[in-house]
Amino acid sequence: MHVLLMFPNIFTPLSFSPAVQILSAVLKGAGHSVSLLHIHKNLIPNDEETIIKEIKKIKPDIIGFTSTSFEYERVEELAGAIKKEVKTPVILGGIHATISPEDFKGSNFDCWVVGEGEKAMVSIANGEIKPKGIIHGEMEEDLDVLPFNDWDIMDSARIIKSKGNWLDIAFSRGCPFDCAFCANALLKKIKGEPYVRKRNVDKCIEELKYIISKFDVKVVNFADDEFTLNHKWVSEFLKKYKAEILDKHDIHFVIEARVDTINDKTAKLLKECGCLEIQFGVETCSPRLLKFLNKGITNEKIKKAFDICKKYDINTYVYMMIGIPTETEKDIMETMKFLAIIRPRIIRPTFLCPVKGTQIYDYCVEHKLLSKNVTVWNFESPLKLKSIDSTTLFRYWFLYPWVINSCMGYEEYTKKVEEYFKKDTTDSATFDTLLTDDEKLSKEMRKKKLEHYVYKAERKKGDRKFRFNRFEMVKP
Ligand code: B12
Repeated sequence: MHVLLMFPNIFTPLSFSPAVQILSAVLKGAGHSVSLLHIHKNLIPNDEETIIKEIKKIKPDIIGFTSTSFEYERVEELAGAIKKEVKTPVILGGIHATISPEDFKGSNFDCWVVGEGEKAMVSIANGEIKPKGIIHGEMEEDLDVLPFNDWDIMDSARIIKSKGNWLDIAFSRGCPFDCAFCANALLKKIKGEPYVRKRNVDKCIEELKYIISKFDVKVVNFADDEFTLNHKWVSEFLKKYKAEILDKHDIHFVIEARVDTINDKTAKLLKECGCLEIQFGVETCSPRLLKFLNKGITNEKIKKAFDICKKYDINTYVYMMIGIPTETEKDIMETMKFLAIIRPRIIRPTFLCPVKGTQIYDYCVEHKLLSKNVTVWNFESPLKLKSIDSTTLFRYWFLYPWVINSCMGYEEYTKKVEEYFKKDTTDSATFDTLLTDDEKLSKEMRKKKLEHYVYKAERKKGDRKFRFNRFEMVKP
């Protein structure tokens, strides 16, 4: 059969879809042919006419969309438009189908695959299962029986280049923790055990060698939910990574980890084997909110991980949340003061965006906090909190790095924060002066050789939104 996969990469920067890559690999392995429509502004535009024209050219036997909840509305529209034009069965898989199967009824799709899709997709293509209704995909317990991802189905060279020659790859599935804002807690229930799986070290190294022989990779970004969970695996992997990748190709790497999985021994090994940076999901440094989010970490554990990274000269990057239900100004200031102590190299705060199927989502529904449709890359909170007014909340997000600088004791930033707290943040001119003022203040700080945070915002003049905002520590 000829299967056409559809990847709606419409809200996020050009990226890989690991789901498309693995489904394509297993389908090809089972003797089927596969095409992809990678819907992205620089590839296949998100317009019905072009998409249908492409489908008519490809003439697939099955069309399979992957979708998170964020693209789902658009994907549903596209499926409707396709069904009007061709008779091909259209199926949906991915996180949205998995956590919201109740939405299947009344949708434009013939079939939804809930859960992991390798076995179900091959059975459909083999004609063993009819693509009708809801199909529960059986999980692959042993990831090592799966082939390598299909790196040819997407324009991998272009994606890697667009990310500054960073390669995003994950060698595991699942995460055992139950953070209240993450879909993992629910996925664990849906998929059953063994939920957390890791691939064999030799196979991972082999796939990495294959990728770097084909593409211009300068840094590997391990996108595993929890890279340092299994210390035995990590130690075996890192030693082989050093011998085969770092020493031979001089390619370093970046990982994501929880603060409580980093100890002295692992950090030392990470550094020796080429780790440049650890990205931590810290979310908040308010002890009360850490408990509320069920993060299972404390400020002491956060501080310990940061001290270890400092000792081994590993860069730190933190993902923070703002606009957490029940969050008050006191919680925000507690967080800022703590960030002023641990001083991550990069700080990336985003508004909490509740995902269906999570404890936080249920809390928001129960307390009537949802104020608008939840969209990706929120530049404002999708919640109407009772604990803080929306304007004040927005201002803290907007002035994040300056508030931290002020917490470090720099009076010039304290004055600026006070000045900007009075400004109209709905006026795009405020954003322009903010960046100019930031440059001026930073210049002074550099002259005095003082550490401070600066804005790193990609933004066109007059545009109210900061894109992919993050704040960076300047160490003169
Ligand atoms: C890698 C990843 C990304 C990557 C790539 C995303 C992508 N579009 O593929 C990047 C960095 C771009 C990303 C971005 C974001 N992500 Co993300 N991401 C993940 C992560 C960590 C892993 C997903 C993955 O690749 N798994 C491995 C593959 C093989 O598994 P899979 O995708 O589940 O696919 C399997 C099945 O679902 C099924 N399947 C999938 N598609 C199809 C299609 C067909 C036809 C069939 C039959 C089967 C099928 O078969 C696959 C193989 O078994 C998940 C967390 C998780 N544990 O799932 C979050 C997750 C998907 N992301 C999430 C979020 C919130 C985001 C962001 C909004 C974050 C933000 N605030 O910016 C953005 C935007 C998402 C977007 N619009 O694409 C949420 C989504 C929740 C939801 N209900 O939609 C998740 C679940 C994490 C969470 N917080 O709970 N993300």
